[in-house]
Amino acid sequence: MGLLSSKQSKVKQAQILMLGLDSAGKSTLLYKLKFNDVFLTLPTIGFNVEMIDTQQNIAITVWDVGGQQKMRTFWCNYFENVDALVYVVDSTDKQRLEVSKKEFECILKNEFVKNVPVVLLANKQDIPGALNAEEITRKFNMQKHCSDRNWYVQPCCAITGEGLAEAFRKITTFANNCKTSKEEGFTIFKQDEKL
Ligand code: G3D
Repeated sequence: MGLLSSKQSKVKQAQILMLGLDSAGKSTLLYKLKFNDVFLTLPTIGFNVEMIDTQQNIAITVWDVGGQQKMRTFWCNYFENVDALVYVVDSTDKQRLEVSKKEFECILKNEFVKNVPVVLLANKQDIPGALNAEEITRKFNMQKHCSDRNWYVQPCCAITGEGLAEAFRKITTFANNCKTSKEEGFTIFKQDEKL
């Protein structure tokens, strides 16, 4: 028992915030990842939250917050203590790509999200005509807007699960690094305090 609890206490917890416009595929993706199954999804009013097992020494909690226009004003309530941001884009929704990009840029400007790593998911790659990851990277001007943080763009399909394992490996690694540097920063602060 003692051995088990001391081992358990070494597992870090990371908070992952998943945002994107309504219908981008966030809930489908979350449940595919959690249960390896596709569920009928309803528009998310509020949020869904799930703990996801990883093969690394870190447990992740994924917050999937509703993306309808009226919900977007509440996104900022979820920014504090986030270790990584996942932003989901419907790669076929060319009409709302600009809106999605504007919302994304707005998130990145928030002080709480400063330096927080980002994985952008170019979802719905199974649909013909979907913009590919390179096109999404260019359209979202990732080089410019994410120059202060780790970032990665992953093409995926939430229905088949293609690309999700790679994406969440990346997210977990980023979140782990982010947590470690926060902890190291905290240690330095504590040492200074003692001096
Ligand atoms: P949201 O949580 O971001 O609002 P949902 O989005 O997960 O509710 O998904 C919105 C719709 O997109 C759902 O279809 C869902 O099945 C579909 N979808 C999500 N991801 C993919 C994908 O990768 N490929 C395809 N083809 N469809 C996807 P409905 O018809 O239920 O609205």
